[in-house]
This record gives sequence, structure tokens and C-alpha cells, in this order.
Amino acid sequence: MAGMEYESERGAGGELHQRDRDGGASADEGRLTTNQGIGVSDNQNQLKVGARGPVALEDFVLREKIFHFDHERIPERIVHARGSAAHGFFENYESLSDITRADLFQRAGERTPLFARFSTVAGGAGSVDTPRDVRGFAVKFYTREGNWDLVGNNIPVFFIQDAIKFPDLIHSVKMEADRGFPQAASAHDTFWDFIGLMPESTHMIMWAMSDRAIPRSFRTMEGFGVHTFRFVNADGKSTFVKFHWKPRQGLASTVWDEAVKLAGADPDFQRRDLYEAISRGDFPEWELGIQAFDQKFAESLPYDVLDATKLIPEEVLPVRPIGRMTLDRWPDNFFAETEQAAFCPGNVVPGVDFTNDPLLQGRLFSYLDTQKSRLGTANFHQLPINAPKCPVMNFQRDGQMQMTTPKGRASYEPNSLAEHGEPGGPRECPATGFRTFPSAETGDKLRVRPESFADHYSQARLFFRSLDPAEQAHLASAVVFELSKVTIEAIRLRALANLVNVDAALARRVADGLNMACPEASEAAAPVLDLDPSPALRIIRGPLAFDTIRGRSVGVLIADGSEAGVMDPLVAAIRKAGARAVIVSPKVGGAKLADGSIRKADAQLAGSPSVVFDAVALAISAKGCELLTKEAAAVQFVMDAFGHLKTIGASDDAKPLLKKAGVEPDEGVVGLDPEAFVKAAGRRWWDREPKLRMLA
Ligand code: HDE
Repeated sequence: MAGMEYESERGAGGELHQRDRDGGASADEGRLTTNQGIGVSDNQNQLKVGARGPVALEDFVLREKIFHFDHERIPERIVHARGSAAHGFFENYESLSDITRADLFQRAGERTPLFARFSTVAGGAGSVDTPRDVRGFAVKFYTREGNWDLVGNNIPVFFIQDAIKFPDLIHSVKMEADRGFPQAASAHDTFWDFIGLMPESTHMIMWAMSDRAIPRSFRTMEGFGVHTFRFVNADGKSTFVKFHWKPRQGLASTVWDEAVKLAGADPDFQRRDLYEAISRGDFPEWELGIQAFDQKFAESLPYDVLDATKLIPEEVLPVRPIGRMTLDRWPDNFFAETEQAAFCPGNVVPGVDFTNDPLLQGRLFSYLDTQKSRLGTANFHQLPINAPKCPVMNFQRDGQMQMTTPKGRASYEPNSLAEHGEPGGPRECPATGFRTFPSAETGDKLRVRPESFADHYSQARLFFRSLDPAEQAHLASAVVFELSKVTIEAIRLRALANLVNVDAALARRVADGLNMACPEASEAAAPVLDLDPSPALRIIRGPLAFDTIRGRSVGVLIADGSEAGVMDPLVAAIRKAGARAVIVSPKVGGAKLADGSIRKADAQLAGSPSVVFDAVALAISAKGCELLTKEAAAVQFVMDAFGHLKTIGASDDAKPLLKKAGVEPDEGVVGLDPEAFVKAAGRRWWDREPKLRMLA
């Protein structure tokens, strides 16, 4: 066993030395070396002149170690800095050769390896997982014809229509420039100032203030390619496509109070959730679907398909499932893979192509460019996580950190070296190489926005009116919350005036929540249309609102006096239903059960508030209950579970605790009968909410 090949000894100062057993005689993995391969004799002490003397400059072991440490960080991503990723594969349902020549879509059942990274947008790399924010949803497919990156978000539209506004948008949402806060939050003056002056952002704001922006887990969110792309088939025929990732786990979000508390209870909540799901073999899956359409269909729509602030409702154009992504392997090393992964929407394979969406066009420049500043060299594509899994052959040479050793002297083309018996290198191939779809649909060179992009409100209205009433209340309350953090009144008024165009009743609710008079509607650049609502855009009571505890986690609270006969069948039923049952007890070492045995806990009560669970069960006896009513963490555990609309399973003996926590029993407060609990635990109780908090 490699881990056992050392001996422990104490040094003169009492410090621990773990020393390789064979004395460094072999260069096996047990021997510590410098980066030059020189064996290290002592990893605890610097080279000093005398035991209490100064350090010698010649100590290359020390200097190399500290030098490397000093440079371990690279610049974080300017946006999407905080992310978590996993390896997996994509599997085709059927051949799509009729609409695309992309090699990965040619054969039913074929698998393509991939790497997917999920992220928040505004916060830094060390920020928390659960702020109100858009989530990135980036997938790198390592196809046999090169890498294809589908770099999307969990929201199908975007804030702006033209890439030239992106730096302004991001500067406004990031920490305010003079004060360096708030971190990872859109609830502040500069963001809302920018938003109010950019009515095109209104539709996206509806989404950002909705429950979509506080997802329960990466596993329970949809992904969208956002822009209209093209598929191109072998005959050169183009079809417009919009990409959708549908989570097989269903859609689920948190409630705001829960998201806020999660930030404190577990800043890594979503990273941990993904890690744990993959570790236990509960591999998350998404179905990839496309909305495919032609120019004629595009022209029939009352909005422009090149405008990234618009979506095509599924009810207007159904999503056709084309395959499935499974994430089944956590990276071996966070830095080498998740941090160094470089996604780029410009990475497309033959058969996939761009449209003239002015947001997409700007992105095509930005991503390649940013990697040079982040990863430091033009050779970042050679890092294992970025390297294609097909041959890469060209005449690009040299540059910082060149990792390949090209042979021969053919570093230019055309050349005639092959005619003289020397390797001549690769050549272009019109048949299999990438050929840009020829139609540019351009005219004069102008800095103008098309008139077809002028409708800034109709889809915001469509989104709002598509939501379940509970989600509408969340959205209105989120706007009230954010505008309450805005200190300049004119910015609030401007945001409200824009909202009147979306829905007058919504604007009034928000104005009420702020205790302000609702202003007149702002001037809309185009008439606002009443488009048909799209129920597919809902989370609550929508098509992907699965009432199930599969893949979720349940906190089972026990204490001294709990009965094995009650908790064991419950835990077994939860696990059988595919959920995690986490036994929580005041002390992690366990509780003394009624029969005198000790039952170990998985988690300590004070460190495991109910926000980290989807439902809770209080498997406690009268004695345990008496104890817990005096424990603030237990009272809060129950109070929050109730407040976050979760199912609470409780024994009769737990009633005093329920009472102390202010629980007014409803349909979501059930007993500990395993079957009934598991059935109830798969959902939240939205009807409870108006009784608990003032929603706008
Ligand atoms: Fe990005 N975006 N973006 N973005 N984006 C980056 O690239 C940019 C946009 C998205 O997990 C950066 O490698 C511009 C839309 C994701 O590593 C940068 C514009 C969508 C990720 C960049 C947009 C996205 C990024 C920063 C306006 C959804 C994280 C670091 C035209 C379709 C990928 C990096 C990962 C990252 C630029 C707008 C998604 C600076 C200029 C719209 C998921 O290049």
C-alpha cells in the first residue's frame, strides 16, 4: 500500500517527519522530489545557519516550493468565476443526418465524452453558491471532429441585444467600483440604474427575479443555448436551431429566505450537491432538445429570432429531444480541470454554425481572447481538459508553454518537402473541413439596432403571465427586495415605470411593497403585445415539477430516547425511494435510543440546518422533544422547514417542538408512517406561503 510506505519520526523541535521507508533508494511514488526531480530530504525545515540562525539563500528546495505556491492562482474568470464541473457523456437518440452533418449526431446510440461546467455569473471564485443570479451551463463535447462548446445559461434569454453593452452590464452588476461591494448580488444601485435605462433587459429581469435564479441544485435546472444557431446538413442546407437541456431530475428552486440561509449554512451547497450525487452513483441527466425551424417560420414570428432577449415558446414550436447527457465522473483535480477549462462559443464542428445574432457575434471574439489573459499563453488549448480528443495538426508553432514537440522542418504551407521524402505536414480538406454557411444576409456597414429588436416588453409580459401565482408572488417580492436596496429613488421609479409596461398589476404590487406611488408607464419603443402564455416556462405546477423525493435529501432528526422501530423503517423507505436520508442529532457521535443502544448520526444538528434538506422528519420521543425545545438549533430547524414550505414528518411526541417553532399543522405536516411521509415529501406546500410571509 503506497500510503503505508513511510515511517513517522519526531525531529529535534518535536515536529513530525513522515519519511520514505526505503530511504529514497528508488524513485517510486513514495519519494518526495523537487520539480527538477531532486530528492527532498527534509520537508519540515528550511536550510539555516545554525538551528536558530538565518536562512541560506541557496536553499533551492525552499525557494522552489514557495515560488510555486506564490504563483498557484491564475486570474479568475471576469464573469462566471464561481463554477463546478463534471465529466460525462452525450448519447444520441437517433441520427440527425437529415439536418446536420455534425459527426456526433450521425449515429443512434453513439456516445461522445463531454465536460460540463455550471456557474454563477456575478460573484468571485470564492463566493457562495446560492445568490440570486443567472447560472452558466457550459458543455464541451469532445467529438471525433473536434471540440464543440455549447456555452449556455439556465435562462433562455439575455439582458442585452448587442455585445458592445456586455462590459457595461457586468460592471453594473459586479461590486460597485468605489466600495468593493456588494459581492454576488444584483440588489444595488448601479445594476438597477443600468437596467432601468436599458428596457431591452426587462424580459431577462423577469427571469432573474423569478425562482429560476435561485435554483435548488445544478441538477434541477434547465439549460439553454440562448442564441439561434444553425445546423447544416451534408447538402449544405441550413436549419435554425435553439438548444434546450431538460433536467431528468425535474425543475426545483429554493425560496428566497432559504437561499439566503444556505449561503451561510453551506456556501458550497450546489457544488457539494453535484459532487455527492455523482459520488453516490446518482448520475444527473439532461435531455438535449432542439427547436428546429426555417426562415419562413422565423418570419412568421412577431419577434426577431436573432434577438437574444426573445424566446420561442415550446407551445409555439415544440422541443424535439435528440439525446441525453449523463454526468458520471467528478474531476480528479479542481484546478487542472474545472478552473482551467476554457469554453468558447466559437468552438463549433462542421454541421453547426452561427447566425448573425449580434450578441453571439461579439461572444465569438471574447472567449478566445479572455483565455489568453486567464491562462497566460496562446497554448491553453493543449491543457488536457481543453485538448480535443481527435488529432490536432497544423503549422502553428512555439509560444509560451509549448507542450508539444513537433518534428521535422515543415512549419509552413504550401511546401514541397514531401516530394523530397521529408514529412510535409497536414493539408486543408474542403470535403471534411469546416465550411462556413455562405449566407451572410448583410447590407451596409452600420452601427444600428434593427427595428425588429424594438419590442422590449411583450415577452416579459408573456413570461410573467405564464408563471404560477406562487411564482408571480416570488418574482414581485424579489423586485421589491432588490429595489429596497436601491438608494436612489429615481432608479426605483424608472424600474417601476418599465414594469407597468410588463403588467400594470405587477407594477402596482411592487409599488405597494415599496410603499411608493406607482408611476405612469415608461415610453415603449414598440407596441406591447399580448402573446399567449407558455406554461412550459413555469417551475411550480409546470411540466417539469416532479413530485418526487428521488435524488433529494431528507433530514431525519433524532435525539436521546428516539425509537429504532420508528426511525429505521422511515429511513429505509426514504432510501428505497431513491433519496438520501441524513440522520441528524444534537451530537454527531449519536443519540442513546430508547432501547439503550447508541445510534451514530451523519450530521450534527447545529451544523445541519434544515435548509440543506428538501424535507425533514422529527423521529423523536417525548424525552427527546423536551430536550430539543430548549435547543435553538432544533427550534430553528423546524421553523425553517415550515417557513420554506417543506414537508415535516413528526411523531405525536414531537408536537411541543412543532408548537414552539410556530408550526400550524397543514397538509404538509404529516406523521412518520413511512409510505405517507415519502409520498408527501416529494413536494413543497405553496399554499402555506401566504400565511407565513408578506409577499408582494
Ligand atoms: Fe459569456 N463570457 N459572454 N455569456 N459565458 C464568459 O469567458 C461574454 C453570454 C457564459 O464555465 C467569459 O472563459 C460576452 C451569454 C458561460 O467557463 C467571457 C457576452 C451566455 C460562461 C464571456 C457574453 C454566456 C461565460 C469569461 C455578451 C449564455 C462560463 C470567462 C455578448 C448563452 C463558461 C470565459 C465556463 C464566460 C464573454 C454573454 C454564457 C469574458 C462578451 C448570452 C456559461 O469571454
